[in-house]
Amino acid sequence: MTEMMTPRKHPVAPLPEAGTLADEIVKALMFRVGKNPSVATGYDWLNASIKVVRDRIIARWIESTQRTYEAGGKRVYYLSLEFLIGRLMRDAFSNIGLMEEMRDALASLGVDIDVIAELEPDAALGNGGLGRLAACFMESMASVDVPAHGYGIRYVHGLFRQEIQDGVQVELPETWLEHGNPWEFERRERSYEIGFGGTVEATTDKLGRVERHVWRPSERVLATAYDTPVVGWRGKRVNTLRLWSAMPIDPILLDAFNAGDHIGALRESNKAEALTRVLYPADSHQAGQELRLRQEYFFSAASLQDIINRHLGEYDDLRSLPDKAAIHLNDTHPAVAVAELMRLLCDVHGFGFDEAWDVTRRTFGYTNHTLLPEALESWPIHVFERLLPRHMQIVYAINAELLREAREGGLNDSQIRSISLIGEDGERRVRMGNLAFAGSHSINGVSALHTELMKETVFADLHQLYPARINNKTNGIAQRRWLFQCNPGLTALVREVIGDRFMDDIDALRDLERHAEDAAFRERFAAVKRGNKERLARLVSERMGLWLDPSALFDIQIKRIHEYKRQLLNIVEAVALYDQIRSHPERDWVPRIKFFGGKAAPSYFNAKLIIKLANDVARVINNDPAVRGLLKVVFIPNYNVSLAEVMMPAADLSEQISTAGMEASGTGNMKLALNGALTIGTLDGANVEMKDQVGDENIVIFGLTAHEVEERRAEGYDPRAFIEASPELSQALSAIRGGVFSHDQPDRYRDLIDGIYERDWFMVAADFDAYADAQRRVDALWTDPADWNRKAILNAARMGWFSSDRTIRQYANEIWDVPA
Ligand code: 26W
Repeated sequence: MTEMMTPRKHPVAPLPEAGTLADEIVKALMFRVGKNPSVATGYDWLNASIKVVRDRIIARWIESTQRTYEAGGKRVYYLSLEFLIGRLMRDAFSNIGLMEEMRDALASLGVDIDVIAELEPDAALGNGGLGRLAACFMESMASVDVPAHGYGIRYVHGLFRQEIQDGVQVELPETWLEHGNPWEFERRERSYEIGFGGTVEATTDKLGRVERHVWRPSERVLATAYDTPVVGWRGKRVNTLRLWSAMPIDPILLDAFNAGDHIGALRESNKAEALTRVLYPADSHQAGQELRLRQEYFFSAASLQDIINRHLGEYDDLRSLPDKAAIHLNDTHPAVAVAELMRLLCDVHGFGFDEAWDVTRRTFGYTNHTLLPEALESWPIHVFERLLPRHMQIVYAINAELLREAREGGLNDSQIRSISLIGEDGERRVRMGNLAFAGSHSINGVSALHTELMKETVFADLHQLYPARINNKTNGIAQRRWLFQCNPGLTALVREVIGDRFMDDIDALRDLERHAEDAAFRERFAAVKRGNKERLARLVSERMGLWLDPSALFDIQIKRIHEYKRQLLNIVEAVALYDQIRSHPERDWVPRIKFFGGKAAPSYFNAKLIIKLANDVARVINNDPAVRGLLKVVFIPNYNVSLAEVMMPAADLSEQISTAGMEASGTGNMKLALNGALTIGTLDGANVEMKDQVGDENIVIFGLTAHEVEERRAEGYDPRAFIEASPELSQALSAIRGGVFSHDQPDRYRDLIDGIYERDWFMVAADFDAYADAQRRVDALWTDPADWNRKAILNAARMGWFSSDRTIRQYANEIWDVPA
């Protein structure tokens, strides 16, 4: 091995002696937090500890920035409206290599690091998979040494806090900044003006030809940067997450103030601050409000000004932008950046259209995260034009060029209608997916299946026109957070038996495979799992007052609540099983606990009803003595990153049961398997590739394939036929429909269940029997613990490929053209 390839075995931060670190914490507490140790609260200790470690991170941050600058290297800019980070302390402390030293130093001061760690709020600046992926990517880019900046919005309120009151989801505001944010740096000097509305003027030359367009916005706000350092594994590199906050240009309108209108004087201020106040809580369906489009433009425009500013600080002109900057669009949310870069190049920097279009296309890449039609963003022309009049002109100009290429490329009229940036069916709308596609040299899906379906469906015609652009980058997860930190027991066990190499090269996790045959190892693996299940049982007992038996099979479905994810299939199966247990008490039932966690979009009626149903079913089953504790249902409120960190390691069974073709990838599926859960799932998203990795015998697959779902729908699917053919399903559906679980309101679930009889878009009925059979196969496996544990170990051992380090290396080599 060459010197450069040798993994660094020691933390790179200079290690102060234990005594000095404790001194430093006390000093930080006194001089930076302003507290005497004798009166310091947990938050004060947390704050002081973060400040001490942050100092060391800053040293490496400056060094990383300098290194990229001196090398003249290309930088990656990851534009995302969501970064679902969760807590940062453990991640940063352990990546910089100071976790154990800080633990000891704090202990010497009488402070338990695990107690203060629990006080750190989750940064929940995202809804679900897409936002969490952005957070894993930020960590991996720093870990594999890719110079990168994440750009997003510093929402004052992240994703809402979920309470379950009487079985119903109640949304409460999330207040992560309540105690301040010790990680961030406010950069007042990094402020840019962002305009909205107004008019466009065209200046002409002597011959009356248009020279330049000048946009005169009627409203302007200031975007101010807040930077958070992102530390890679072993402190290799520290990158920047730059989040924008909106501020008024005139905090107080003096005329109004002097005229005595003190409230009116704050109008601008209130309006600006509203822009970045709250994250839209809808994933997978478009929020049509104008404020959302404002958020999208606000952060895209601020980020582009910043990127251009940095480029022109180092290079003479913007023609070299594509060689020095790869700008990535995380879904279509920042797609307006395509038009904004065109505007900046043409109107501000004097480029002609063709040259600007060439630079733009070579700079952008775009990832699509969903095929659901209701999630594809588009904006009514009149809204887009009123808010962004110059961008509207540019979209038309791009469209003219696109349609010209399409005609030359031989596309027919219907294909041309489908690729147009302007949708003409009904109200005319700007299609953000087509804009992102047209403006990018690379368009990727997030699993092999999803990418193929992209080519066949939403982007079929654009794919025919530009066959080289669509490529696949299967999602991944950051093993530092999703194994090392969340599962210290398993990590320690693995280190003991295969050594530390897997901590720097995750492919080495495969070395664990051979221990799957070792009965003594299996026992130890099972003991770790047992400990993690006890930890989850404790959490449930503290939060919900419910006692759970850790020796039962922990069956876990955790993700956003959505009909396509089919929590309903899982609940209906629970009801069918409940009925079976009551009817056949003599059989040897496997004790099982079905856990659910997840939030519903506040406006998504059926998703909220499904939460209520899970809670209703839980109440009845958990309190029925005839069940003798053989089956329990638990809906844990407020699923978030921190709760995920407790649930992932505690799962025996991972539910990945979406209607095939609808889940783009899934990433929770990877986290659960990495922590030694077996998957029960459909051939959807990344489940397909997980099956290839772990082997058919180590995963439980059931149900229709994506193409079968398509065929069924095309030939006219009749759910009633399936319901009538399945006594278990009919029984369960009638019980729910008839009010067995809702005596207080017997018709509560009538419409929901009628939806299955009449339409069943998500094919619950078609897949039910296959699913119930698969669950009985799971029961059979469970009765042979040696075999179960063998399979669980093989799942963990074979998940290395799903590291986001691998994903990021593929993006770096195949899309961004940066070394990794
Ligand atoms: C415009 C409203 C909106 C908001 C968010 C539409 C769509 C979204 C996201 C694309 C939803 C999302 O999070 N998609 C998930 O992305 C993950 C990361 O790629 C995948 O693993 C999940 O399968 C996909 O549902």
